[in-house]
Parts: sequence; structure tokens; C-alpha cells
Amino acid sequence: MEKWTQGWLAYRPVKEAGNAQLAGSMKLTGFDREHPIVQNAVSEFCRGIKGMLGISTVLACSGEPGKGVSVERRQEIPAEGYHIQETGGVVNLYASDEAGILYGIFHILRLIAMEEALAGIDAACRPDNPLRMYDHWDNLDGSIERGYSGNSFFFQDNKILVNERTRDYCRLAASVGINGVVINNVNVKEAATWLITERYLGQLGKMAELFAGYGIRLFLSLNFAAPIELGGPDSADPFDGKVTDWWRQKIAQVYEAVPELGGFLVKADSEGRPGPFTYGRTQADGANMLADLVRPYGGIILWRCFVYNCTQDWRDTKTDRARAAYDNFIGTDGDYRDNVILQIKNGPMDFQIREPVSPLFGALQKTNQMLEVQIAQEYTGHQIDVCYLVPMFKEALDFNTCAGCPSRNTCTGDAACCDKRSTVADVVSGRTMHNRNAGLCAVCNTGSDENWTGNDLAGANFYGFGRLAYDTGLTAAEIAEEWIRLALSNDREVVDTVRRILLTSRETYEKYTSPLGIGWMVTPMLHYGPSVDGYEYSRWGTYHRADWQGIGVDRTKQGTGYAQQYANPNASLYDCAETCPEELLLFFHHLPYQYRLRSGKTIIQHIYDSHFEGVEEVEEMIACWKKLAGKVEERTFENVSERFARQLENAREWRDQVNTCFYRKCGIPDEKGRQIY
Ligand code: GCV
Repeated sequence: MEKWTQGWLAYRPVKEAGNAQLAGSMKLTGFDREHPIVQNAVSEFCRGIKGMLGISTVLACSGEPGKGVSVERRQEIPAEGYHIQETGGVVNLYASDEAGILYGIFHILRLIAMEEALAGIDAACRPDNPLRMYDHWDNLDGSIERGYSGNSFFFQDNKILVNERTRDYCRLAASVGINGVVINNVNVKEAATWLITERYLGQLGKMAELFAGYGIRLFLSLNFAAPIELGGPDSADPFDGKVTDWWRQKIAQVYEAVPELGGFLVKADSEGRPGPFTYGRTQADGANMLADLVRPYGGIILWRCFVYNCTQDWRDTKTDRARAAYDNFIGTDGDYRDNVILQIKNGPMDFQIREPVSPLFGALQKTNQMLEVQIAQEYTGHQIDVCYLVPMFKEALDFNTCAGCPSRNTCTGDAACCDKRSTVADVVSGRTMHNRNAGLCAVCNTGSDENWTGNDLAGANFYGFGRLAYDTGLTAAEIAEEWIRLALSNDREVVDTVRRILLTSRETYEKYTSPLGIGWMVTPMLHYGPSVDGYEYSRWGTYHRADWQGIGVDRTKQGTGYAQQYANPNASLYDCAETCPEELLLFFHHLPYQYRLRSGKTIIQHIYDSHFEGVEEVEEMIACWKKLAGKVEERTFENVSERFARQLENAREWRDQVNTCFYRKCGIPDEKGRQIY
């Protein structure tokens, strides 16, 4: 049997901090102890306090007055929320539903694991975002598209796996508040198309039931051309009656076997995937056809906005991939059923280390929206290099879209209307549109590796995304600290060192890879390691446009016009090089190498300096990590050390290739005379 760790649910022995007395037993009022979520909450509680405090409780759901945890139903608590309050030596956990209990129990266990006293606690928590999802890109043969931590634990040899590891996955996911999971790759091909057939429905039913016991709804990615590929009508036209009849029957069959199914995720008309454009229909036409059919079952349709031309001619400087999501979807705003959610990547390109926020957020005023981020580190180091992504996600959530601002086209940024913030967080939480079909999802970074995430430190992203999705008010530092204390150690030196590593890791990665928002420059298809011109003359629309005089993509009014997709003041800020945030300068502007940044440095000198600094920072991280030998579990120490060695090699390669390439393009030497090849 393969082995796997318990991640942040390791429940190692801890200092009891006065908690032993309080955690001694559990009493339930108003909840059915046979309910699967309640059962799981109780068994998690028993398991946790046995591991951490050495206390063997108790008959599930019994309790003596005067000690223990008392669980009580309170209808006024919001869905999936809870209130933990200690009074008179009893820890009271109030919730209105079973998911709230489960989350509350995980909260209590988290505090015990962090050696924090439960005495005096008064914490009322509710999810900031209705949907909080992990999207897996797992294929049925067991491979994972953009997976960097082994094979799938959902699929093997075209079979669905439901076993103890599935349960542990659910425990990890639920412990951070995840309530939806897409198990299969959005590129639905071959065997995956058959997921919605008898061949798989039995196992899917079991999996969905297991998930439901942890408050998680199972979702499937769908092949829009399934009618054709599964022997139905020879068309997938959403306006063709034969096609809708086929889907109606299919969806009825699926829901009969998998009643807990949350719905479907669709990647249509993108990177070779079929979609409604083939039939001259809009994205809304495609999404609505499915939405109407899943509605009777309470299902929802997640429809991706990652629609762009992937057969571009690099000579064409007017077509701009960054424009594509907005151009393809803005005209359909308001056309979608209320059980459709448009799933929008955080940036307009594709999960680069630095991108502006997608201008679709907020610009869509009458359509449900969901933020899609990626914790699988496709472009951010493949879970070899450490790259803690929560700060990036917070940045996206904090971005003020200026949506709904009455003077959005004339606003200069200092008008009073700018106080009425319409951040991405407001939009995807449903606060802006007062809707429940909204939320966040992350392309997940897990696999069958013993530690789930390849690099142990990538566990911070697996954990952090969920915590942030539930409680967007948490800071990246708070989340990092929690994860370290739960997964690694409560030792102060460990906490401080690893927190510093995590919190600086994104900037470090950015420094030794692609500067000032230019992105890409990665080895084509693999997306790890440098290849400055690797995509420059390809069909993918991901160009840096560097020549001997300058670098960057002109996305201003004179260029592709992309900057104008934002509401003001963002549009005018981005349009002008002097006001454009410098970390995004080359995303929006093509500038000479001698252009001076606010630091006084030229662009080329910034490129040289940041690449040398990036490598030095990796060396410093490694030196800090080495000091933790003996302070973290040996397996973790070895795992991270091995990853760091590879990261350093990668960083050096990036530094030398990027510096050399740009030196050769422009002929301007490094002011500091360092080695460039
Ligand atoms: C699942 C990028 C990735 C693809 C991925 C795609 C997507 O292009 O490289 O592997 O496909 O994004 O998000 O659909």
C-alpha cells in the first residue's frame, strides 16, 4: 500500500495550553449524530485530540456537563458558518448546518495544534465566498496535466479510485473550507468523455457520497462534443433539438446515479476543445443549454473564459491574446442563466508570475463570476522551486475594478466615487451582485506523492488557497504561519524562518525569471526553465517583442488597445508608462532598454540586477533552511533540501540565459561588470 502524509492534519503531540480539560468530550444538541458530516466531525475531533493531547474520548456525541465541547444548532448562524465560544469551562460550538460544525471542529483542532488556549475564545466565522473549489486536471489514465507531484489519486488505468486516500484528501480539503471539487481535467478527451456513462457512474456515486460527508460537492469537467463522441446525434449544436434531448437524458441518467453532483465545468472553444462557436452560437447559448438541463437537480454550470486564438501569427502585432477573454465574453453579459458562473483566470494571459488582473472582473455587471487561480505551479517553478502564491491571490482579490462606478469612464482616480470599492473580492464573493453563485477555485497542486504536493513547502499553497477562500480577510503572513505551525512545527525558529522564506518566495522567483510583467520566456510546452525566445515565433500569442532597441508589448491605445478594457482610472493608469505600476511596465509598454525606472535604473540594468539578486536570494533561503536540520521532520528536511538544490540550479540557468540573451540583443554592458556570457 502506498504511503502518504497527513499534511497539516498530522495531529502531533502538543503542549496542552490548558486545552485538555476543555476538549475532554463532546455533546451534541439539535444535530443528528448519524448524519455523515456529523459523524465525520466527531471522528475527526476524537482523532485530533487523541493525537495531540493523548486523550481517548469518548463515545461519540456523549458528554458530561462542565467540560468538553458542546455542539448546538443555532438557526441564525449563516450557512457553513459557526461560532465558537467558551463559557464556564465549556467550549460551545454553534452552527446552523452540519458543514458549520465540521468547520468549527477543524477550527478547534487547529487552535489545539497551534498550542493556543481555547479558554476565553469567542470566534464567529462565516465563509466570505459561497463556492470554494479545487479544480484537478487529472486524466483517467492517471496522469495529471501540469501535475508536479506524482500521479492522480482519483484515477488509475482508466478506473476511478475511491479509498482511504480519497477520504484523507476530503479531510484536508474540508479542514480549510473547500466545498466543491472538480476531479477531472478540463481538457476532456478519450476515456474522460465516458465519465458520464454507465461505465463510471457507480464509482462516481460512491465518490460523491464520500465527498458529501465532508460538505464537498463533486463536479465533473464535460466534453461539449460528448453527444457526437458517445454515439448520439452527429452534432453538438445547442440549438438542435436532438442535441438537447440527448443531453436531457444523459443528465437525468447521471443525476440518478450521482444525486450529490454539483454540476459541470466546461472548457469550450479553447485550445482545440469543441464549443458553441463551431455552430455559430455564443458561449452563453452553450452554457444556458446545459444550465437549463441541470437546474431541476440543483446543478450549476461553470463555464471557463479561457477562450483565445491559439493559432496566432507572431508577425501580427494587433491580435493580442490578453484581450481575448474580454472580447469573447463582454458582449454576452446578462445573457446567462442564474445557475451559470463564468470562471475567469486571475490574469488575462495564463497564470504567469506577474499579470494584471483580468479586466473582465467587474466589467461583467450582470453575470455570475468566479476567480480561477492556479496552485499547481505550472509557470511558477513546478513545485521544485518554492513559490508561495497566497500574496498573489490577495493582490488579485484586492484589485479595485471600479465596476459600477458612475463616472468609470471619466474618473481620474481621486474622485469620491473611488471610495465605493468594487474589488475582485467584492465581485467573486457575490457582494456586488447579491448572488450566491460566485466564488473562487484553484487548479490544484496535489498528486500521489507521499507528501501530496511534491515539495513539502508547496503544501502552503494547498492549505492557503482554501483558508483564503473561506476567510479572505486573513493575511498571507497569517495563513503561512498557521500552515507552518500545523504542518511543520510550533518552534519559533522554524516558524520565523519558513514564514520569511514563503513570504519572499514569489518576488524571488520573479526576480530570476521574467522581469517587469513580461512573463513567459519559459521552455515551450514544459514551462520550467528559461528559453527567452522559446515562444517568440510560435502560434501561442505569448510574445515579449524584444529586439536590439527595446522590450515589451504595446498594449496602449496606440498598440493593441488592451489597457482600454479596464474602467478608469485603471485604463489611464496602465495606458501611460509614467503611471503604470512598474512591476507591470513591460506587460503594457514597449520601451527602450535605456528607459529609466523610478529607481533611477535603466530597464536593462534592472534586468541584470534583479537576476543576480534572485539567485542570491535563493542561496540565502538555502542557508536559512539548512539551520532547521533537526528541527523539522527528517523526511521534510530532506525533501525541501533536495528541491532547493534544483531551484538553485534553475535560478542560475535563468539568470545566465536571460542576462546573456538581453546583453547580446542590446550590447549594453552591466554597470557592475558582473559575469555575463
Ligand atoms: C488544461 C494552459 C495550460 C494547459 C491548460 C490550459 C487551461 O494553456 O498550459 O495545460 O489546459 O492552460 O487552462 O485550460
